[in-house]
Amino acid sequence: MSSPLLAHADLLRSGRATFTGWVSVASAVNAEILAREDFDSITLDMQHGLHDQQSVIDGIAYAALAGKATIVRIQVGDFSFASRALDYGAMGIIAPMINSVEDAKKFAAYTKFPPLGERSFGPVRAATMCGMTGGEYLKIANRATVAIAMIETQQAIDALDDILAVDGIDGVFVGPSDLSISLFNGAKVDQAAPEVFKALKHVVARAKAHGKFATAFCLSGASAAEHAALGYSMMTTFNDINMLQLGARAELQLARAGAVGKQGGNAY
Ligand code: 3PY
Ligand code: MG
Repeated sequence: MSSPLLAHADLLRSGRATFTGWVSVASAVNAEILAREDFDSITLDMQHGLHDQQSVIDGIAYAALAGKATIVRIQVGDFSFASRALDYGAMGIIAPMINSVEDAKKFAAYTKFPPLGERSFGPVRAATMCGMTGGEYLKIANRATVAIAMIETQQAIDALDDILAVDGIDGVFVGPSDLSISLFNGAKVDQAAPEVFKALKHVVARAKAHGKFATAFCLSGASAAEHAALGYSMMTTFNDINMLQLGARAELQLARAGAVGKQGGNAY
């Protein structure tokens, strides 16, 4: 039985704008809640988010039950966990701070089976989640799972073409916070700076020139729409903590304002 999860990688390659529900809280339920919304995928963040191994295992399964593919952002340099997350059924890995062609090659080695890489075989959970035998999974895994390298420093921008040229790197993910800190040499974090926008345009142009896709962390839905217009393939609308805050603030504001008779946003 084929799984809808298998279509996700080619959806990213198609260049259509997609939106990923970014889960920072170590909660499989949060992953499931966002998976049941109109997001195209779910991303679990182990770098700055609160996830641990168990919440990643559970979050991938809960999102899959809601029909959505999961991407896992690993911690800096934690490539062995990239292999594990793929074995747990993740359909993509985002690796932070890929600053050189050496970083990119190492990342690809852990996420792709031969001949592209050296991923060790043992998709005990991933194959069943995809409705396949291990042998069947081996045949599709290099294409159906994506290795996404984070571009978030001046060094990475300088090495961008070499990173994109690595077989096994499917696409790139721009981290605007670290990128701005790097571009301003630590003086400030400014995701909306014109210098960051210029870099965003450069990254998507170079990715397309290499036949690869560009994705990015966005801090709002409006920003995600702007990135889509630039040709980006996957955007966040910030994260679950932020969305919880925004929803809570909006409803509390109505309540505190005594908004009697106003249409509320909730259907229960
Ligand atoms: C960045 O903006 O640096 C990120 O890594 C986004 O999570
Ligand atoms: Mg970052």
